[in-house]
Amino acid sequence: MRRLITVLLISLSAFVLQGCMFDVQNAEIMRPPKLPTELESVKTALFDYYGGGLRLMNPSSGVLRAAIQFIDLNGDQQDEAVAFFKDENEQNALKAAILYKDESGVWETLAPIVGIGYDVDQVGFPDLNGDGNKEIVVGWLGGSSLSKGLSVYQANDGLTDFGGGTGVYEEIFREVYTNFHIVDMDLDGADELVTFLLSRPENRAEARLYTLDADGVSRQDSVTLSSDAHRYERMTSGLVEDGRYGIVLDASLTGGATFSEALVEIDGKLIKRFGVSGSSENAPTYRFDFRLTEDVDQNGWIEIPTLISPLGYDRVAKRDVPWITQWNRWDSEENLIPVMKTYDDQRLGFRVTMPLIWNDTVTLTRNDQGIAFVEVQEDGIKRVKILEVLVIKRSDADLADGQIKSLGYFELARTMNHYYYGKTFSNDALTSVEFGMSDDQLLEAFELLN
Ligand SMILES: [Ca+2]
Ligand SMILES: [Ca+2]
Ligand SMILES: [Ca+2]
Repeated sequence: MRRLITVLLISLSAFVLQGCMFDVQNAEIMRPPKLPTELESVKTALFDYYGGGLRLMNPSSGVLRAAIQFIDLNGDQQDEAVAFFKDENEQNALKAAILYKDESGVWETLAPIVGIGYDVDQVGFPDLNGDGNKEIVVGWLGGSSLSKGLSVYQANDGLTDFGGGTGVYEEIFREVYTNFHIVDMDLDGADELVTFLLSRPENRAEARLYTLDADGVSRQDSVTLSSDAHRYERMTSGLVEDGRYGIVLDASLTGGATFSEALVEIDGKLIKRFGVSGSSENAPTYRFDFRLTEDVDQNGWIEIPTLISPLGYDRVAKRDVPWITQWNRWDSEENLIPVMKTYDDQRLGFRVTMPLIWNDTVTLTRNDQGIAFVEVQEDGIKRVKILEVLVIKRSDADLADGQIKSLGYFELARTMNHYYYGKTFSNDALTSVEFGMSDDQLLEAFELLN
């Protein structure tokens, strides 16, 4: 046991630099999960209706990944259910069933949408014309990843009572796409559908804006995007500039670097706010490592990440640098304004929010079991430790927990696989007492990355 602890601590203090793996999940769950009983009753209704011969299908991309989605389609505060499945009674035809609750609380099934292709890529439920009824957008996967088509389905009549079960969702629009995003960009109560097309062979990188009115779905505008993106990773919407909602598109390059482009809508036009023409390596948002945009401080404004190298890593290979993530707001003019910094350890799955008071004399060391923040003093010679985060495999931590704690570490969090411990150090030797953290401040600054 003593040996285990010694090994852990030696390896923590050793200055072993690790490469970084990309372990990012973009399953951002927007809605709370339904009660299991509700889900079961929808499944039962569905299996009864189809005689059991169906296989539920999860959408493979986007934010909504459940095979059965609960959504209030007609705005009466009562959720309907939309289920994606293959119907084995009809040669595995891909279908989407719409279920609603009748007056006695029983799930009733409408005639299904019959899909195109062999898999469900992405789904969304926008209210494209702002009438209070939601349309259904489904991206269907065809023969290859290049042949994805989205369809927009609209209810044939007002939807108020689903025609007593005779209501039908009709396909009103069909288009190719790579990713799509739904957001009310101009905040007029009607959602816009924005599609992204990325095709290297065709040298195409484009965003398109679609709206729905009495004449159907029409393309309002399109804008050309940076040409060297390899893949679109995520679209995030929120405030991007003064009073204006927009979409930030995160794109990756071959090799794992990422960059972002921001889109806003002005008078029905899609406007690209920054980004690049030519190589995105010159983009202001370019980052060597994989980082995705988020509203990191949860205030409605979207922050775009860039990376800065901590002190002392000038001669270290880029992939071995423990990058600090700087989160930036777009100032509506020309600049990205930093609002906060975090250290994101993608491999060990945690984030430490760095206090604003920390200047660039605070740096960090990393090994495969954690990190230590230190203040560099006396022209880079002296290093004074501020805090440590120690990450121990659960199987080891179960045995050594008591001893780890006896060495001054306290538990920050635990997951299925790891225990996370923190330790703070006395401020006496720091240039400023405020560079130091209390255990409570560290607990506050620490979070798990999922
Ligand atoms: Ca409803
Ligand atoms: Ca709108
Ligand atoms: Ca924010």
